[in-house]
Amino acid sequence: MNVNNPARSNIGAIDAAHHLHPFSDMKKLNADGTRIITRAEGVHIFDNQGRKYLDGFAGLWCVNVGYGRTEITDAVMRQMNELPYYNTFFGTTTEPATLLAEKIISHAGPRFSHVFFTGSGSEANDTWFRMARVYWKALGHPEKTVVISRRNGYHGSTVAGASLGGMKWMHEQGNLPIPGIVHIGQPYWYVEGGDLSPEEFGLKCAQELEEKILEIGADKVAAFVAEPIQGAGGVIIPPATYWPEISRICKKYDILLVNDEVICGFGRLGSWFGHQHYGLEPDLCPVAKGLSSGYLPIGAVLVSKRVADVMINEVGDFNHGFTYSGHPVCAAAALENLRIIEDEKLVERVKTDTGPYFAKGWASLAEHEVVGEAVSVGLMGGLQLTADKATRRRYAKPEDAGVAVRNHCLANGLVLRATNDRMLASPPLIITRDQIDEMIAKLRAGLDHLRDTMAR
Ligand code: PXG
Repeated sequence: MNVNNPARSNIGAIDAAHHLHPFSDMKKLNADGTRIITRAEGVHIFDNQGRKYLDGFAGLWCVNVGYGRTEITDAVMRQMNELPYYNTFFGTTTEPATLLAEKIISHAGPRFSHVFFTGSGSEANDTWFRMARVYWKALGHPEKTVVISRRNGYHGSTVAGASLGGMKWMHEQGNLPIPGIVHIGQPYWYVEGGDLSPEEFGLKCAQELEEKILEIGADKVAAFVAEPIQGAGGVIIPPATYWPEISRICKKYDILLVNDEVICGFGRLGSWFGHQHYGLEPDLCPVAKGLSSGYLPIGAVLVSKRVADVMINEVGDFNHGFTYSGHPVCAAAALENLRIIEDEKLVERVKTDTGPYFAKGWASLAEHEVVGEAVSVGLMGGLQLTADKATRRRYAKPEDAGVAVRNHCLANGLVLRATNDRMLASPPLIITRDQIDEMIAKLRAGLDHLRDTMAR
């Protein structure tokens, strides 16, 4: 849509009058004005002022194959013309939905056999949440219902998704969490690790799961859910001791392990799925985002053979689903997106080329005076700002430090996200080495700006 056309030049005013934005302080947004993005190509987005930005955040962690892929838009048009909609309820399916399920399973490995489609990552979390309880009930354990999750984890904005998430400021809106969801700590060593080494802290955090299971009773716990690497919470990469211990505990007490792969799935970590990077054996995995690279909304739950067998043979009807579960046009977009990821070997490229190259450039920022740590896996980076490297002291107002760096980058043509005093990067998987250099240089300039302008 051409918003430079005079009739549309007042988009900002119309937006302020009629559009409530997600996760936005509307009074402030209306005063500051919204940025209006009009087009995009490759790793770049453009606004209605003609400004060009390198999108270091792949939209919202999702545009893995980059913008402007006409192969996807062509596939969508073909499907729109052939069959724009049909459902997957009541004994029917469509070709794209079924072929997409097969394709996803081909990359998930033999542990998984089935896929349940949703419209988003939040719906995928609501879906496995019900499925886990239904699974245990069918096995004769109706009391195994509690789900253990983590503080500062993110699992979406629906009632179950936000309850599973560990954001206190989300729980405060809408009387959450719902009953049956409890939270343990997160493996965020830099801020919460105290005097422990990262390895000691990782172990301690994982053992909190065991303590919580024993407190509740293993016979009452259905599942533990966690992102392989926390995304929205700050790209928090757990110490090496964390995941092996979590795996051991889930197995010991027969608790379903759920890996939320909404961000880590589809190549972000240089593996098809985040659990493969860590060698985990989850039972259920919600996915979305990179599944269609955001071209159309679609999510899914990967269901392990263990759970699928019970759902099929013991449960029968799972009274759950969405009008758009397996939407044929969204599925066609996802199929073409996955074909691009395969044909262009984007997962391998992240693993062996751009990921290591990004890691080197990103880690070089750790030497900066205002940086506490700069860590990454694949093309997912987290950079901790600090007021004092030696003591890991934070800025007086951590969120102001992050916003200062983010805004400087934005003014310089780079989109990055800040979570409090952590800078997050997650560029499209097609990013080149030169573009990675540009990203690092612009972020370094933002760090210089913070060092020169904010009291420590
Ligand atoms: N799980 C994870 C791990 C996510 O990152 C969701 C579930 C929910 O997906 P949907 O499609 O319902 O949004 C997400 C989404 C941010 C940000 O500010 C992150 C997400 C969404 C919006 C903002 O980093 N992640």
